[in-house]
Amino acid sequence: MSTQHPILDTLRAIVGATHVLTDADGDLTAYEQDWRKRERGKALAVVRPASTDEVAAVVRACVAHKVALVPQGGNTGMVVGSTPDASGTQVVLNLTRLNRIRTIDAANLTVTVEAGCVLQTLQEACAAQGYLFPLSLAAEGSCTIGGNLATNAGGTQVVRYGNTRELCLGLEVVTAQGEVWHGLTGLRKDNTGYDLRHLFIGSEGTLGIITAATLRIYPQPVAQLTAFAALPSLDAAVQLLGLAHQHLHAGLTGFEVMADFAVGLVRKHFPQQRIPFAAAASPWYVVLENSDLESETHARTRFEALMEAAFEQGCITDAVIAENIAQAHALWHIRESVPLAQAQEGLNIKHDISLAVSRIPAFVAEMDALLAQHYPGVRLVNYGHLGDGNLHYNVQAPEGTNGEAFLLEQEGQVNTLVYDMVQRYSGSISAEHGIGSMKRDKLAHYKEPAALALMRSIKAALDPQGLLNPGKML
Ligand code: FAD
Ligand code: 2HG
Ligand code: ZN
Repeated sequence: MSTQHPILDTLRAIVGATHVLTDADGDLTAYEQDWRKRERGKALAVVRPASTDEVAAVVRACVAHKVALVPQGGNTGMVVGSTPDASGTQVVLNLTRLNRIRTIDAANLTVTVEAGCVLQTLQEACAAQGYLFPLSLAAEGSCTIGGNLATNAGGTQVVRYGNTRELCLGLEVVTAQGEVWHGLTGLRKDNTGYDLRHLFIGSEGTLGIITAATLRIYPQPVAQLTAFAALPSLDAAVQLLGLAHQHLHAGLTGFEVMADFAVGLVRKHFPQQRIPFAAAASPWYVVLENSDLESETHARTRFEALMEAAFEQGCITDAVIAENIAQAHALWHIRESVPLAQAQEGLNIKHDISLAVSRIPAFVAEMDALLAQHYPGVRLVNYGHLGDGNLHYNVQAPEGTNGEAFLLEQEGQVNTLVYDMVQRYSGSISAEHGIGSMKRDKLAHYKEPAALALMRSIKAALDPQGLLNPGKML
């Protein structure tokens, strides 16, 4: 049926026949299934435009035919936001051909880049010109700038540079009507009414299609020091974070925590990686990074003072400091491998939660105890961006039990236990991954009614026909 839909010829005329994919063109799994393999949808077609004008024309065609659109970048999202539902009626608008870096404006410290550019490609292009584009996450080899903006991605450098939102100075967006909003100003100050950019950032493809962005870039640090430290408790990690802020100031560019069990999964599934500590050597580990704009000596003096204070106060029991860039990468690689190791271990129930840093140890103690009481032997894969108060508090079935069955039978109740506690601690049920279709009912339950009503009004105003990513977020 899908190959005969009247919109297909129009779409082929806009982007070229080879860039409109249907079942007849082969396996569409990469576009129809989410990264975590939680859901498999079915697309009417996958359309791959290569310019903003083509995107606008595709949107206008969809409006004319009342066909819904699912914007898609690298399809690495964690909440089933970039894949179609099972109806076979939605068009996947894949933006990966719209991937040029348009300009680097050195004096303005900005880069203007198209939405489908892969994050790592942008990082490398900026580095080649002596600049840092600081957004960094383990999916950087395949996630795109458009996806990063649409989810307001976080990652491992937020403690210094902020979320993707903080990095964005301007956007180009195709509206739900197929018009283009040219908002690539690159201005740091612009108080001419509502800041539209912030509506689209984090909107997960429900309000408009981001086609390009003007983003902040930074001078590259001249020295970087990375440590992998063993800690006696989560309280000690919070104490270490305080010390790191005091000693490093803006030089603190990364502060990631991992429970021993999370590190153990990397040891188990990626045995080729060299992990500085033996299994169960310590209950918690932190990867921390100091970036310095002055000199290697300046960086070392500060870092050594921090380490000394941390040992003295007992918040670190042991630490390895990278001697060179290769060693620093290897230490970071351990942290970045946790989600991949966890995926190898089997299906798990993810909670990407945000809490005040000061309340994290109490939350974890109370939550761990409650889950252990309800599910004896349950394995908690706890790690995340402690510097930002963001934990990935993931729940894995007890050893030796069927992970799939645990997920099917217990996910609802586990989520309720965790999110109720998050609410009691005044936290958020999504720190950085967004809502997608996976957490839509949770958003409806936990978000304040007044906020939900405002969100629905914005959606109705910008996308009155409800054609942009229906079933996601709201
Ligand atoms: P997609 O998955 O394709 O899409 C995500 C959402 O954005 C969807 O709702 C989609 O409709 C919408 N969208 C995509 N492009 C556009 C566009 N141009 N215009 C409008 N809407 C659009 N996330 C973090 O925040 N921090 C992390 O540390 C992190 N680590 C990860 C590690 C791994 C191993 C993996 C697999 C994922 C990780 N993620 C992380 C999640 C994911 O990588 C990010 O959410 C990323 O920003 C998604 O980019 P993408 O291009 O893959 O977007
Ligand atoms: C990370 O920080 C990602 O590694 C993935 O946000 C988190 O898989 C997860 O739960
Ligand atoms: Zn994360």
